[in-house]
Amino acid sequence: DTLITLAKQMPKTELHLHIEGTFEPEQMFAIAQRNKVELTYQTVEALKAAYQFNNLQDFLDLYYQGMSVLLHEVDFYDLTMAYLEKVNDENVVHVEIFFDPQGHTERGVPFDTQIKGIYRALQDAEKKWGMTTRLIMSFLRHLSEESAFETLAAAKPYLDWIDGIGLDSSELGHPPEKFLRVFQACKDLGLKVTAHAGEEGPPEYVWQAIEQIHVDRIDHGNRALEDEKLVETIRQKNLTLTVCPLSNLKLCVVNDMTHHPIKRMLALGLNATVNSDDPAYFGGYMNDNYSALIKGTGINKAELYQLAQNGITGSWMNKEQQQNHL
Ligand code: ES4
Ligand code: ZN
Repeated sequence: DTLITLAKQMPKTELHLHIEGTFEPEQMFAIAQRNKVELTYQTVEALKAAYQFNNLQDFLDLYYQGMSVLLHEVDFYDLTMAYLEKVNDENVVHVEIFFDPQGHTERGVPFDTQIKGIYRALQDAEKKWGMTTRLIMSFLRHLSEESAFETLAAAKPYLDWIDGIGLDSSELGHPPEKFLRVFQACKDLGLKVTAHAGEEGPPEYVWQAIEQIHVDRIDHGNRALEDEKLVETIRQKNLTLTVCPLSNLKLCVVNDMTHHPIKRMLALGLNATVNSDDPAYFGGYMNDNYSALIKGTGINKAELYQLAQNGITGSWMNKEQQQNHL
């Protein structure tokens, strides 16, 4: 269909992408083998068969298992470069990627090993293709605020490479306010901040992200739609929502793509964007997310363009860079 062709061809941005969530089973097994580590699953097929999730936690359990084979700088480079090559072929021109340092430091992989590999791949993509990139360090919310502070301390020598801070992992039971002080410290360092909120968590967590963390953006935000006053606040503050359609489907945030609220978000005047979250686990990269929305929700051409434009204006590019893409 012509809208799907259009979506494939148009220049796109990705604002919500966990680099560890791009770990394809084939590459996972290859790196496991060269690092001489064992995976719980014996074959690519057995692993893929396990990708059926009832909720966020089901997915996170496999996500942390998968990343455990990443040991050396070259592993982080190869992972990141494989992702960048894929999305470059999909006409993605700008990416803002999350990494989860605590998912690696907790297993003894130093912070600098991780960031050096990831950052070198980002630099290579900028040089090779003129892609523009941002790096977002994300705190794991199931861990303590103290652990987040330790992570921030480890990041201090690399702040020139880090554009923003995120908050991810198990949402329920770990409200944004748990990380109030560490996010204030990040803001004081001039970093942008965003937080996963309202994916599984209640509207109250989105309120906290806005009023206590003072986020520059909201990751997911689906459940904000349950609270009219919250919707009004998000619109007034002109905050961008990084929506992830296939993720929402696989994690049962929506039970069917025909029920996805993206059209409603746009109709309410919210700056919704399309993103892939953890594409290796959720069944598709940028173009697949757009295709799924087009097929499932029947978004029209104007809505398609609005989503792509929101991805530019909601990015952390400077105004001049944004203008060059509009
Ligand atoms: C995540 Cl979809 C999602 N939600 C929360 N935390 C995450 N980490 C990686 N993907
Ligand atoms: Zn996410």
